[in-house]
Amino acid sequence: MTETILIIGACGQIGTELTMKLREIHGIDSVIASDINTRNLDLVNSGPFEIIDAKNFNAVKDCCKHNNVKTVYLMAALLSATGEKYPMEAWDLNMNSLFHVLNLAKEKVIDKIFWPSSIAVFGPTTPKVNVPQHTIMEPTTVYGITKQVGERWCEYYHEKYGVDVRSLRYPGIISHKAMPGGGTTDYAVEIYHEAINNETYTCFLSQDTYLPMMFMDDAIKATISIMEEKSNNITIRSSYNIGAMSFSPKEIANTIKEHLPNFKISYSPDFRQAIADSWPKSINDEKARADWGWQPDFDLGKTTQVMLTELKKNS
Ligand code: AKB
Repeated sequence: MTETILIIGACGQIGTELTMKLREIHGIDSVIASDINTRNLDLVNSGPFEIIDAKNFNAVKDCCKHNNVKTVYLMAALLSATGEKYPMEAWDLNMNSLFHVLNLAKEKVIDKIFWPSSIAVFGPTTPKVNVPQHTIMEPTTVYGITKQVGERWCEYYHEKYGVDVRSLRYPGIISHKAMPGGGTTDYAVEIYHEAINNETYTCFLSQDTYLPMMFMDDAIKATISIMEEKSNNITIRSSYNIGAMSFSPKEIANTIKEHLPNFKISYSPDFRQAIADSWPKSINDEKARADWGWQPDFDLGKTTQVMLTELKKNS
């Protein structure tokens, strides 16, 4: 039986586009998409799809065994804002799903894992600007705690059991296909939708809140690149810093105004402001650049242009 790839959490913001890209590269039938429900029908109907709860070890194991899955992309997670509302659920999903795939690799059912970490591993005591790969990490969100602990477990499984697990610390991801859900960086997607639909947006972060961000095409490129790299070149088995751009709500609004002069933004910070304030403003990704040639293609101007063009087509 030919080897296949499984994406867990395929209906989410990144999972949707990652699945399509992997199908383009490896062929539709070689890539099995899975999620807890069928909320994204375009994705569900685009190739093999299975309903899988990432917390259910036997369901994940059965799928891997029946389909000769050798590589798993574990994209299911509760993000920062949702994690603060449902701390135990976030811990349960984010940690147990990771243990399931790490243990399947330890048992040699699968060969290779991609698991996303996040800039949420950093906290208020981390340097704010140009955060190095190795630094103080005292996250203050449940989501950040799960990602930090997950990183330690990934490195542990690699060192002790030889598990080939690879990971990136994603910044906020901006995209025009599936919506993000439950994150603090989600404003940077919502703002484009509201700009196209209503020419106005009320931001839940204050105007000068700088955060690291990345356009989806760059996130997919980074994910595929790290997974395709020779194992020996992956010297970080916790998770790599990757950066592309950093901006504030005021700056993104100004780039939108260049295309839509009537666009208006107002600010009404909520509980997500404290989360954003605990994270760094920019990331040093020189290790990813040196080890596997990471380089982003999209800055804020290019991102705004593509976002507005694509969203306009569907409005
Ligand atoms: C979030 O805002 O929670 C996520 C992230 C930065 O990992 N987008």
